[in-house]
Amino acid sequence: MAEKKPIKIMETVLRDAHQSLIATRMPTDMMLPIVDKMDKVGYHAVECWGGATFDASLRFLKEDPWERLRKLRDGFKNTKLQMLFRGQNILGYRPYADDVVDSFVEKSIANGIDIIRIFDCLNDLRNLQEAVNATNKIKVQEGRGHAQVALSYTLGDAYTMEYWVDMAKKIEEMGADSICIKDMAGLLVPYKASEMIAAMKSATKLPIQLHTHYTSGVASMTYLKAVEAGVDVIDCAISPFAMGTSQPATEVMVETFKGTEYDTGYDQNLLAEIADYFRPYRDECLANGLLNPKVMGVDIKTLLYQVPGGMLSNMVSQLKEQNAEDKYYDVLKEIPAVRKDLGEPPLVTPSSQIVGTQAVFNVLMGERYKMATKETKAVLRGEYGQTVKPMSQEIIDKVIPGEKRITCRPADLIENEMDKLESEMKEYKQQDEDVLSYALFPQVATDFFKYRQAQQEKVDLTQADTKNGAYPV
Ligand SMILES: [Mn+2]
Repeated sequence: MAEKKPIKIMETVLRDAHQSLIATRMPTDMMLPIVDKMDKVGYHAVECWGGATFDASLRFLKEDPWERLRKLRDGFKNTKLQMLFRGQNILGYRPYADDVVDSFVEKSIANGIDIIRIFDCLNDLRNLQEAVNATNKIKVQEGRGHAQVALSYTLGDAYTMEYWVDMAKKIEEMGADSICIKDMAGLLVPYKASEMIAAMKSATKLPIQLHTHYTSGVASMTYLKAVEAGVDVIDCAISPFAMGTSQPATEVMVETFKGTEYDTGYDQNLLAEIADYFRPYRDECLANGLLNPKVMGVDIKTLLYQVPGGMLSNMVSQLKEQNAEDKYYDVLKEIPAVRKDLGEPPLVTPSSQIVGTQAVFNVLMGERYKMATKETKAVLRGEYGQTVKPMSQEIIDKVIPGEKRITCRPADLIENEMDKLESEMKEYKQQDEDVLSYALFPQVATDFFKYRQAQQEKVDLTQADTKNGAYPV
């Protein structure tokens, strides 16, 4: 038999799987009882934190995301915890000053994160450098912390194999510990994955992790070919929260490689117990409508239009609000056109929302760019960074005529803002981490702080209108 090269798995059930299937609504209380068993599997890491989990905790679940992280850290004694980080946008939707990035990295690691997966929605590596540096600084000081840089996978003229290989080399040069290919829409097909992993492996010594979604139906084949080509880690979800818009099932991939040189060595009985734990919750989510059977099938439109699933559902609800559902296919056609105008960026938060919303505006207004969103203008000004292709001069002249555009790293123009943020929210501050929650989601965090205060002051919650998030103060 060939030399053993066990494939490693990152389990996503506590982050991407429930984000992709049930709008990130899994509460901490659902997670904690199974942590002990999950900790025994030997996963490469468990992904448990990111922008949507943070936002949904505060907004819908009325939970402190930092508290969740500390509880998970307390339970996972042997397993590394991983988070997703939007580069200079941190877990939010706008570029932040470097001092906020530094502080967020420091507090994430201090509260329990081991591996930070850092990506940028334009693949502008300058937007990742500060987060990588901050992680490396803590690694030197504390001996903990791993900076993984993720490339947002997308299709288009500019995204040649040379482009990806060149990016891999640059990521190694910038001081990252590993590389992730982040295929948020399930666009990476099996033979392309083979070619890409082999090419990147020959260009860098860094471990390579592959992240994809089952949306277009090819994901487990893509993993098989990627593993054969030498990928080091694959992202999977335990079966009740796998497939559809989520990841391939952990147990299926474990079984696939059993007895081969890639054997994970994971215990299927233990995985079955973990699946048994989550299955009734899945049934509950199906019954209450949180899990829509529609997202469980194969959506081939993803391959045709290259639009991530979450972006499609956003678009449908925006059209519904305007009583314009009949414009669905017009908007689908407009999305690639807007993407091209804006320099052909990958479609991932926040560029996916920016392109999607602008496409809806362009169709509903009956004239392209008659109205441009604040974010579209910011992209055109260069405030999100550099795109792989030039943006349309015609659109720049129409939307931001005569305005100054920037070509430097956008955060170079943002003054440190931690002191200002803290002064804005100091009446609610109970821990340093609260300033960061406020920085990312000012309104949502403030509402949460008020709720927390009301609870601590033992307001009679039977008087509270929990459905609308209102409460007597
Ligand atoms: Mn994902």
